Order: sequence, then structure tokens, then C-alpha cells
Amino acid sequence: MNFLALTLFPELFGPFWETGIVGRAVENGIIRGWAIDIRDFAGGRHRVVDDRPYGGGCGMVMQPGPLDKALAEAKSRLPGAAIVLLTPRGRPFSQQMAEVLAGTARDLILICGRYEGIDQRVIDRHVELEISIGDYVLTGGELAAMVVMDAVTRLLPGALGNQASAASDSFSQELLEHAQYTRPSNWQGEEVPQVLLSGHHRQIETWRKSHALATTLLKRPDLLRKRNLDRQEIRLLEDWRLEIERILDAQPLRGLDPSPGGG
Ligand code: 6GU
Repeated sequence: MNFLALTLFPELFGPFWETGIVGRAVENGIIRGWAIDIRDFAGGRHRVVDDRPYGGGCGMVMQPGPLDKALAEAKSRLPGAAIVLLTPRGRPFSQQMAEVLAGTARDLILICGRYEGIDQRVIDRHVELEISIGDYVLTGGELAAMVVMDAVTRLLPGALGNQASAASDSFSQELLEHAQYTRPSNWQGEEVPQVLLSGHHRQIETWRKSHALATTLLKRPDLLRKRNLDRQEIRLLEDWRLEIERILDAQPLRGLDPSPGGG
């Protein structure tokens, strides 16, 4: 799969292509990535790419001309690529979108906006999909483009050493991951949960599922509400409820709670 970023700051992408799992995917020929400098397609001695917005207002708008020329170059290098614009006005990026993009394996041309935005006419002419990575404002789309490429790359066959780890991640199954521990088993007096050292694979799986459910309940109850819980998951959550009730029953709430058993 090929990625081509159109940007005013191509130097931001160098370390991204060279590092970690993405770097290894490049080395193994699973992906290739380039960045094209939009300013190379601007005319004039000063290579200006932006101008003031029609109708007034603050900030500058990226002109259609240089971006259109950069896109022509990008399309000639990657015919058939999907053209994506990174913008806070886009569709919220999700694991599901990453899976669709990785699944079609179509090349991506990623337009990284800067300034207050991009002339709408060049968007209307070329852009197939607008993506936002969340409800906050960045100074430009470069980091968002890297977020999208990173999330897609790790889903491509062979990108992760262990293909199972992509499927059991947070969000693929709409549960947060259980906590992880590694050596030493006693670190500054803090012990690793005993069951993880026991070698009982079924018990370990149950512990992990139970803790994934509890973490999700506490941190992201919205994910738990969306999920179709199976019988085991319901039982594990009921076990947590019993545990909470035991703790609460052991608390003296004298004088606050007139109900039987409350004191
Ligand atoms: Cl894709 N671009 C910018 N500039 N800000 C953002 C964003 C994108 N996604 C969230 N905030």
C-alpha cells in the first residue's frame, strides 16, 4: 500500500517512515510513503500558497492553484489512489474506518491543510473523503495524516509480528485491553497479580476478560453499552457487582442509611 502526503512541511514525515513498526513495514515492502511539498507547485519568486479569505475574516486560506498542481503530480504517481483531506470538519476517524482503508488496500493521497482552510473548489473537485481525528483543533493536518497512516499500516497483513495482536486490541472488540505486567514480579514492593504467574491458561483468560470488562465499565461505559455481552461477560460483571456490594456492606454507614442492614 502506498501513501503520499501533500504538505507544506514534508520534513515532518521523515522520522515517521523510518521508525518502529511503520519503519519495518517500509523495509519489508508492505507500505511505501512519500511527502510532496505543495510549495514546489507555487509560482512566483516567493512561492506563495495562501491568500486572504473572500468575505473577510482572520487567517489565510490555501489557494486552489498550487494544491491542484500538486494533486495532478500525486495522481500521476499513484493512479487510482483515494484522495483524503485531513480536516477538523471531516468524519471522525475510527478503528472501523482504519479497517476499511486497510481492507481495500487502495493507495492513499493525504492532503494536509494548514492555515484556516483550503479553497472549497479544489476540495469539491478532488476530495473523496474528509477525515478528522477528534474534536480539537491542530495547526495542520500532518499529525492527523500520520495517525491515519499508522492505524492503517498496523492492520496490513505482515505489519505486526504477531497477527493475533491486531485482533485482540482495544476497540476491535469494543472492550478496552486488560492491564499488562512483565518482569520483575515484585517491583518496589508491588506484586504482579498472582494468577498471571500461575500458568493456568483458562484462569488467566478469565482474569483478563474480567479486568477488561471492569476497566471498560469504569473508563468507557459507552463502549460497554454498545456491546452485545455474552453469558460469560454478564456473569463476570455480576461478580464485580457482588464484590462492590461486599465492600459497601462492610462499610458502616451508620446514621446515614436507615434501611435494614444499613445500621
Ligand atoms: Cl484532520 N486537522 C486539523 N487541523 N485539526 C484537527 C484534525 C485535522 N482532526 C482533529 N483536529
